[in-house]
Amino acid sequence: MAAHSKGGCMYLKKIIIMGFMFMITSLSAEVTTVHLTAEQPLFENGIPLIQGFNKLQIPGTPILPAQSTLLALPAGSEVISVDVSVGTPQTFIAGKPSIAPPSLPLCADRMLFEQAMKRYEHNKQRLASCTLFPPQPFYISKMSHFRTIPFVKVTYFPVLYAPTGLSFYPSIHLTIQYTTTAANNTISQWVQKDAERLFANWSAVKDLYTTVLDDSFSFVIIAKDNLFSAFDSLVAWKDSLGFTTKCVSYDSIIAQYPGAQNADKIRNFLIDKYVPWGIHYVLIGGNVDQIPMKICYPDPGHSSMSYTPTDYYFAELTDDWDSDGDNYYGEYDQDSIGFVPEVIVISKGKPARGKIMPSSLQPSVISRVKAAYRSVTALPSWKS
Ligand SMILES: [Ca+2]
Ligand SMILES: [Ca+2]
Repeated sequence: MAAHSKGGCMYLKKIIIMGFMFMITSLSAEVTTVHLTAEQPLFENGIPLIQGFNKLQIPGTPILPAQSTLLALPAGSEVISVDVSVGTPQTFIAGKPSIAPPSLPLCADRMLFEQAMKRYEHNKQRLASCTLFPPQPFYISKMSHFRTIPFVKVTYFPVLYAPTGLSFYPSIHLTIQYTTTAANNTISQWVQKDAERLFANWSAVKDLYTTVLDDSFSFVIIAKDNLFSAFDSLVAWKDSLGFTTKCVSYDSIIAQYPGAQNADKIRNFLIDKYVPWGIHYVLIGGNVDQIPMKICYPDPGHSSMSYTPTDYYFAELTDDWDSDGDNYYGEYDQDSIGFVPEVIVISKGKPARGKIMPSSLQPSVISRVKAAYRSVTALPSWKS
């Protein structure tokens, strides 16, 4: 279920009436409760709008308000159950709702265009036979992590579509039951700042975490041995800005770490080191033909439109990118990826959206170095 999650955390705090209780229900189980509310929607061109909510826009389906909320749990938590009470909806007829248009490719590729139109028509046909869209006013994602912090993501759909009209659910109430075992509860200072931004209930759980000084290697560069010297000036400059920068040999990672593909070996290296080294930024210092991206398939139909090389595989380090085990990584709605990355991976351009490009168009080492300069401060004119 797709929903944009951007939006002010301050607003989220206003719409949430939250009781974060640690009630002992058995020897080890604990419970937290959450109450989410939404104001009455206003309509604009057939689109129900609610202040502070984003728009659910799946091609071929009605455009509806949606808001995602991330709820942090104590370190070492495992969710047992999430019970949701939605109450009685207010039903109203709002005329013909606006349908999200097809998401057409930016290039003039006939096959991609036809696939997008096929998906759009397929969703429209399914909508005609469904009783409610979405089927319920919430979606609970599988528990995920931001580094050592476990969290639950709740997506709230206050307005549901039915062939007879729209229904409005002004509130939902959640009860999350979980167990907690001993686990690393330390977070660095920058993680603490990000947690304040990410989690609607951070003020209720932050005292359960211990903030430590940023440590070790906050900026890691992965490059082939013969390119190390190309990064000398970048390392010196980053260190002068207060980072602790380390170049790591791509060849040694490939030799030391397990993985079916070299991209898996890079990710396993990062999984091993990002907490003990305190890694914040990762620069992949090589062309795609030197240091590979991971090939993912966001569309579970595995169409050519879905074939997507991405460096984001090296940023989201806590979740299983092939949780359904079919060897297609990153499938939307089938592989459980929380999309709250542990580190920031720097690369030039937008490779996650593209196909494997001709070598001449691939992100170059130099452009990735420039991206690294830009990542922290304005690019000085002499480096542009
Ligand atoms: Ca994560
Ligand atoms: Ca899969």
